[in-house]
Amino acid sequence: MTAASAPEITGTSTADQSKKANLSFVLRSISFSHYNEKARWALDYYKVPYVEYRSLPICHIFSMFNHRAKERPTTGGGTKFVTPHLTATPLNESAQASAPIEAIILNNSTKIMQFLSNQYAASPKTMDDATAEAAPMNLYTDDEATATKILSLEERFDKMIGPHIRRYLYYELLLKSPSSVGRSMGQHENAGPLQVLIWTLFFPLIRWILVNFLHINDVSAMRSKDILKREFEQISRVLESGPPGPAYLIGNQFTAADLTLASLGGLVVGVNEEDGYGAWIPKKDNLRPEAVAFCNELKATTAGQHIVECYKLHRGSKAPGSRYGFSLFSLW
Ligand SMILES: N[C@@H](CCC(=O)N[C@@H](CS)C(=O)NCC(=O)O)C(=O)O
Repeated sequence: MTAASAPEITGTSTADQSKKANLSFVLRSISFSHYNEKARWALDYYKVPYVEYRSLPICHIFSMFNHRAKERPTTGGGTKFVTPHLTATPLNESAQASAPIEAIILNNSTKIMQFLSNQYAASPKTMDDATAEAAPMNLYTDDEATATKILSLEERFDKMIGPHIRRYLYYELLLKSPSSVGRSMGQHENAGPLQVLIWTLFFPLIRWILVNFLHINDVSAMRSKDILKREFEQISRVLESGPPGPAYLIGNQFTAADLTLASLGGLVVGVNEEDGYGAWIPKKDNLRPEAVAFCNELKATTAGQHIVECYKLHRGSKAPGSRYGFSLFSLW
């Protein structure tokens, strides 16, 4: 991998020890969360099969209790129960016996994407031509300086787009739309039946907790809206200043920067399951007219159009062999 920093790994193994190892992947997610969409997209992009254990907010505390981090994440918010959470376990028992490799645990979307790029991207330097051709292009490219630029854009989107879209959309969905719209987010098979029941029955309480915990109110939502507008304008300028031809954020190929922008920004331009988003989300048109107008305004920008194009051209479908996992007698 040419990305700047190595992924944080829990346990004693390193990314290098497991390079090209036969690993099986479990993703623990909050199904409709955009940071989780970013991790899912990276897995799907590299065609890495995974089992996704999905949770709904608040229920995720129970799902993640045995998988919680030692400390709260230092950037991007979140608690010890933060998702996405990816576990990579060695598959081949004989390999395990001769050279034991501990499970690799990654609980940050950027680290997940870096790790997968390290493991599964085409690497012309080390692969024979046929293998390199079959493998997807490295989302961080094969050039160190370009990788650093990609990573810095990715970090910016993680900080400036992700939290503000979450706040603004929760504001619209939990506070400003009819409660049937907020309730619907926990339904449509976004998690196991018991979680769906809890979300539906206790929706007013869950809404109250989320609104207070995430400081969702008129003032904070308007601030997030302003920030999003500015960010979309700036990203549009970057895209418009690029070389002629298909516009990408860096160079002329789809990279981790485009994937991050599209996965984190998709919800606010109305991307949904039909476009390839990996969970059910209410249609934009169920929001109140002011919100629909704001989403349409962002969608009309060059950045918004780029997000829509990235979904069309690069989202693809679930990695073959992937499935949903359930616990508690298939109820959770
Ligand atoms: N910077 C982190 C952010 C992850 C994040 O904010 N995850 C949210 C979902 S949108 C979450 O799991 N929140 C629940 C919690 O922290 O308990 C990443 O890129 O993975």
